[in-house]
Amino acid sequence: MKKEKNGVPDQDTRLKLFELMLDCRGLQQRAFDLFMQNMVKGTTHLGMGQEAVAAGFGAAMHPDDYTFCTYRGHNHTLVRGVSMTSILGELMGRDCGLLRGKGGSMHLTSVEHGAMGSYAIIGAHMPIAAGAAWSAQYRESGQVAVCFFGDGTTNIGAFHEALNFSVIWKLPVVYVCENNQYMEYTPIGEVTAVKNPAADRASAYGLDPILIDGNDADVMYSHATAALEKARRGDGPTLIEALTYRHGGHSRADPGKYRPDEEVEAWKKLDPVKTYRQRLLEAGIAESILEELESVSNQKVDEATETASNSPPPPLDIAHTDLWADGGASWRN
Ligand SMILES: Cc1ncc(C[n+]2csc(CCOP(=O)(O)OP(=O)(O)O)c2C)c(N)n1
Ligand SMILES: [Mg+2]
Repeated sequence: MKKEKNGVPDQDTRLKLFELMLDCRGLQQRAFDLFMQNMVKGTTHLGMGQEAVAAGFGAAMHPDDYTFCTYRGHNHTLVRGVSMTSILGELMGRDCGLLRGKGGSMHLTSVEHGAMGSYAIIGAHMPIAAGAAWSAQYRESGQVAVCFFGDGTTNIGAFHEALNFSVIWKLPVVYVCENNQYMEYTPIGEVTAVKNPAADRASAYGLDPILIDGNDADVMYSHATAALEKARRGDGPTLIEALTYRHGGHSRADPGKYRPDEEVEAWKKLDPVKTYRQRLLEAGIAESILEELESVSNQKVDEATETASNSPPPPLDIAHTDLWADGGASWRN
């Protein structure tokens, strides 16, 4: 079913995009607050400012499609339908956590939701996403693998290997580079041979250069839909470079002070959630509808925090369970 007209998503889809971004923002903000209260075990890498990328794909993907993401994976996991309680519980090392508190922020995974893992090794998940797409192609299942990664990842060998392999085999995979301008504390432009780290390299693999506004949920949705349809038609992979910005630092409590203040301010004016809210108002959607969505989202975050905080730590006897893979038998053909 076509959910957009002249490139503009229909109203239900737009409200869905807004709702997904609100949930992502609320969850990230709460994760940050809990981290500052020393309630989060281990580290966190937040995607505040990058919500439109995940929301655009989340609204366009089929429930059985696959997501592969990085340690900055809260948004991507949430938009696949994983509950806020299980994500916050995981961050806090609680029994109700997605992995019963044994994975933490960097490893959110829910095979049942098609969220096939958050990977801490830069680029490592790209060939794995190609493998999942190859499996879908072999099984003729119609599933597509979507793989999110950062700008810095384009300088890793696995990026190039995965792209070449995916094109050769015309795999149903979509590679999404979230260019947030920095790899850890280094501006991407200082360490990269081309201006646009993913788009400028697309032609090396026979792909179209796609450079888009990653802070615009409509644009993200429209490109997500096109890339997913292309993959499902059997026309092979797409590489998208989405320009965006992380509002905070790289991880933990990094204040990101190595970035010029003017740069941070300029990007905050392009906040994907605030600008989208304004666009919906201008499109004639009532303020009261948006306020209601905001209130429901805030309530979800509060309830998830409450439930997760009251969940006990995992019992000791699970310390030695789930350590060895079953060879993937539960989700392999
Ligand atoms: C193979 C490998 N090398 C180095 C690191 C250390 N490291 C962690 S995050 C990061 C930066 C990645 O930047 P980018 O791909 O732009 O993703 P972002 O953090 O901006 O989302 C690096 C170098 C790592 N995790 N894996
Ligand atoms: Mg980056």
